[in-house]
Amino acid sequence: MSDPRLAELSRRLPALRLLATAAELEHYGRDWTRRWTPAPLAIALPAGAEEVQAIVRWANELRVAIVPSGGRTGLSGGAVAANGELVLSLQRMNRLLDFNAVDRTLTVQPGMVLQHVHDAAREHGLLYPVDFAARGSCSIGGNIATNAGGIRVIRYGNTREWIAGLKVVAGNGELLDLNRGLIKNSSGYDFRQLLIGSEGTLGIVVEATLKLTNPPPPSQVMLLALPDMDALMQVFALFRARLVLQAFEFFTDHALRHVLAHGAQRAIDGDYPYYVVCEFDAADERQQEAALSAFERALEQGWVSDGVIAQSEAQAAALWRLREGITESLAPRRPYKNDVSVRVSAVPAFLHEMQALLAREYPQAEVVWFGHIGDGNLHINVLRPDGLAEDAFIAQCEHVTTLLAATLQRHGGSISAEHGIGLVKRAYLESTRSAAEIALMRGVRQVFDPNGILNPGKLFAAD
Ligand code: 2HG
Ligand code: ZN
Repeated sequence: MSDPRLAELSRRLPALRLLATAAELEHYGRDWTRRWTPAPLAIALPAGAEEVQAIVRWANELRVAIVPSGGRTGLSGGAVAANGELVLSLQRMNRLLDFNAVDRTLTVQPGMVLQHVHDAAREHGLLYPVDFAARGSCSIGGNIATNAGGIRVIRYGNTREWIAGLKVVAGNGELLDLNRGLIKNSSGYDFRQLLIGSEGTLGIVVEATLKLTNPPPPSQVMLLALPDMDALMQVFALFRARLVLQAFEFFTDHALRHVLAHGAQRAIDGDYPYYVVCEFDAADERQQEAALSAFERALEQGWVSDGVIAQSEAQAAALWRLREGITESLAPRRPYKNDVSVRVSAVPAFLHEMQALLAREYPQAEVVWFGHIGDGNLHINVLRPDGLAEDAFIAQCEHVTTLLAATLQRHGGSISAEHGIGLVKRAYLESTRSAAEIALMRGVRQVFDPNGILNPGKLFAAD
């Protein structure tokens, strides 16, 4: 470590693990966006909260920027280190610290992988319900930093609903114990909730106490093929009225083509423009019959063209793969991503406007839509056409995103539903948050992190 700042860090923390080979800088300096060239100063892998706190103090004194880092599965560039920052990876802080049967909570370190959180809850007969395709790689700290959503939000809400307490090292180096796992706590500002979704710009989570719940009743998974876009929300309204939904997700024929090419199994013959994967409670015959009768009604109405109900767990997993495999199947093409939301009631009007906009603005690029339609959240992945240079493609996509942001603003929506603003959506924050709100956000950041060392340039431009 020839850099004097790193030499000083090692002098203060002789046991701290630091990495700085070219391969390590490259590996830890980027996330799933793959757009920026990684260029961190080094990677620090603290073993506990004391080391995190000492690193943050060192960074304040020497004015070194820190990029907090989890599983780096983010899609907005929130964990990218492209400007000589120290990557503070929480990967080694991945232990389960406590299970409390009375409180029904798990206390974990931030580097714990979401799948391991699920497993730990299940071992105690309980459920941690936030779930999405990156579960095997993403970390709970990153989920908290982005208020991650996913495929069960329709039933359980976002990460925000499931955090009972947080220990955080704030940007100013103070260790804060936020909400202490309390259910009721009417004692002023709830900094726990402020930290959730703050994208590493206010503090670094060093411990989280997660709420657990009862496992859901037995469920069934159905795949539906739909004739047109209007049918999406009609089927949703019908199913929500008649069934107890656990998930209601959609994707287009384009998305299907990519997952099938990537090894997933076709479940419905024929070509249809839209598909829905839904999961609902099917604990007894009454619920199972309700599902069949809802399906028949949708067929009669012409809202559904075909459908299949999984007959086994393996088949349910195969149906889910058609939806969950989309991101991975597109990843080699490095799509430009939008992750937008509107209120559920605004979805039909927004979808029509958006479809017209995308058809007009992307005459050549393939546009792949999918997402959590039951939450009003759409993912729009744009694939670079052959022959168009990367820079020109990004410029085109950013222009379209400006138009999309204006459309969202008219419909009262958000430019980031669940992936965060990071670097990718920074220029569009004003379409979702007012100038007064952004000024307050900057003010809050100033209080937590007066020297601006935590994730500068993410969420909004560095001062
Ligand atoms: C999903 O819903 C994720 O699968 C990823 O949020 C979305 O790749 C995307 O655009
Ligand atoms: Zn999603």
